[in-house]
Amino acid sequence: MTDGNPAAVLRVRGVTKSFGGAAALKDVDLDLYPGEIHALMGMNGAGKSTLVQILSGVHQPDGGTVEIDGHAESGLTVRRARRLGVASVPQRRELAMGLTVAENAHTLRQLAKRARDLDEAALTARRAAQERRHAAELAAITAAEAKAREARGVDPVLVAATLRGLLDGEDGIVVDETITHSRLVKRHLLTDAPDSYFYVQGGLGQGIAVALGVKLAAPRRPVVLTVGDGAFAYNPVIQSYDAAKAYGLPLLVVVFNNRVYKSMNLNHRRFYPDGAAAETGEWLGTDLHRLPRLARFAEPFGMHTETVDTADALAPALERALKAVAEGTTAVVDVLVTR
Ligand SMILES: Cc1ncc(C[n+]2csc(CCOP(=O)(O)OP(=O)(O)O)c2C)c(N)n1
Ligand SMILES: [Mg+2]
Repeated sequence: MTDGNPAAVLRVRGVTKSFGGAAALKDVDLDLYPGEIHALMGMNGAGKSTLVQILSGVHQPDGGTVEIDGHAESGLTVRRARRLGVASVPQRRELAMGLTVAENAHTLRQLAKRARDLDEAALTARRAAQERRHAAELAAITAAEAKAREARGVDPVLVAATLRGLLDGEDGIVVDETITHSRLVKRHLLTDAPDSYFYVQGGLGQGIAVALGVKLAAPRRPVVLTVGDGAFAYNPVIQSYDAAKAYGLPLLVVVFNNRVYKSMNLNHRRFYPDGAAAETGEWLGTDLHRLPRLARFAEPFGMHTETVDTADALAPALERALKAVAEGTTAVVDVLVTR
């Protein structure tokens, strides 16, 4: 602020970026000041998206500097950019792909009309109600975590909450293949950055492969697979570990190990409350407590392994495991959860 003007909220100097030898941006300068609205225009291939992706932390520039609010930002991540107030809404041309040009124009006119006709009072009330619900949900999450910390052994809520803490600011991606824990994993991870959480849909046993694919697509981001003990056993573990090594795709695998196909067991109880299993206590086909320690299967691959059965051991084990992953070694943390 040497010339009496307000400070630039965004200052770009000499930014360059190439993809596979093709220059997308060469020596770009840009200053944005508070309250301004700009259109960034250019032909196809001019580098508009690349610049926006650099500003929102998706790509790193090859050279040059980006300053946000007067601070130089090197190694900007999507999460950090969002925290600093830079976010992008990508174009989704495919949304209206099935419509003709006239239908698209009609839809746009309808939307513009609805935007003009918005009832401000109703909008404010709806937003306030939503904020109250959000605050209540956050309070419930905090309470559940306090309770999990008090509980004996390792409550699964603690695993998700600890992961959230360790991944904070790391731009991590969680691939989730838990079943009875899936709701709490999603709830306590509290991810809101784009592409930071994927639930593995469909048949059990694809989680490690999906996580490897995610790591292949985002090699600089830590990728964590959360998986039940049963789902772990459905995965082609040996082949996947070999692929992780062969293709340099280190993962953190966190097993929510309750020693049971809990979901099967619950269904069994629900459908046959007075059946032979309930009578004898023999829950055939759902018991997994005889399995060897799951982390051991990673040992022949020279991977980092941890087995955790106390709350105190959890955070240090996950921290060591994430460090191993950052150094290029897949880590498997088998957490013996209480439920
Ligand atoms: C290919 C395939 N076979 C069987 C199932 C049925 N199934 C759904 S959940 C589940 C058990 C999962 O056990 P675990 O991963 O330990 O999770 P928990 O139920 O203990 O939370 C099974 C076998 C499935 N979804 N896909
Ligand atoms: Mg289980």
